Amino acid sequence: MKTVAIIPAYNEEKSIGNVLDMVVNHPLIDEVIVVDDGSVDSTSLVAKNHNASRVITLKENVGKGKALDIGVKNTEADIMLFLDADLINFKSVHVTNLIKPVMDNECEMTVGAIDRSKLSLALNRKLNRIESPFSGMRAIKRSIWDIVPNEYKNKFYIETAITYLAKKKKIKVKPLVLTGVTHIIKEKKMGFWKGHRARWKMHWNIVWASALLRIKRAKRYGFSN
Ligand SMILES: Nc1nc2c(ncn2[C@@H]2O[C@H](COP(=O)(O)OP(=O)(O)OP(=O)(O)O)[C@@H](O)[C@H]2O)c(=O)[nH]1
Ligand SMILES: [Mg+2]
Repeated sequence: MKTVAIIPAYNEEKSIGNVLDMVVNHPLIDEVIVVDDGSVDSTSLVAKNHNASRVITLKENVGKGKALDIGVKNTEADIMLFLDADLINFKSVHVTNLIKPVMDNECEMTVGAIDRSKLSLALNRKLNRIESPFSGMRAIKRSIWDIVPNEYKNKFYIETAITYLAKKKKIKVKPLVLTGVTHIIKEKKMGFWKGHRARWKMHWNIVWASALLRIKRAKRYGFSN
């Protein structure tokens, strides 16, 4: 069974090196693909210097979902570990914790939450049954990716769609907290106003994807409740 780590990255030269160091040479990871989503910084160069197996450099920014899809289309691996490129304190043990349960068939998907306040994690767990329904850190079997309709392999729709479909199709999911891991927020990466605008766009993507999934579910995805 082959495994791949796929890292979509948009202007992440500061943080992608450490994330790569944790997956390149990890005993459970066979291949590492970085999809540089039209970055204007040195993301691709840093990725090459940190020995990613493959760096796909897109000329234009296509958004996270499409960037991930391009990564998936460029591998034959059966299990895919998706990782954001802006993680801080990300360690090799987190890679193991994310991928091993899927390799061992304990579940079909793991979803790793950033180590936020206990209250936020608990609230999400109560409301959504997992700590972080929109997290970009997850290991999934290719068969799950294949059931996601193409229209959701787009922007920040993607995590909402995977989580929703997994729940509706009763796919076994193991949620976990990536202890000690944080990330660089948009406002810090892009500056306050640009970052804030990008955050609102992301939230709108999530709301829109959630609405579309619910409206279209019976017709398209073979379930009605
Ligand atoms: N913002 C953004 N990120 C992208 C894009 N394409 C790929 N990514 C990557 O997708 C990952 C998640 O994006 P973030 O903007 O950090 O999203 P987030 O962590 O959910 O959001 P914040 O908490 O607001 O920072 C990062 O590794 C990005 O570099 C894109 O078009 N826009
Ligand atoms: Mg982030």
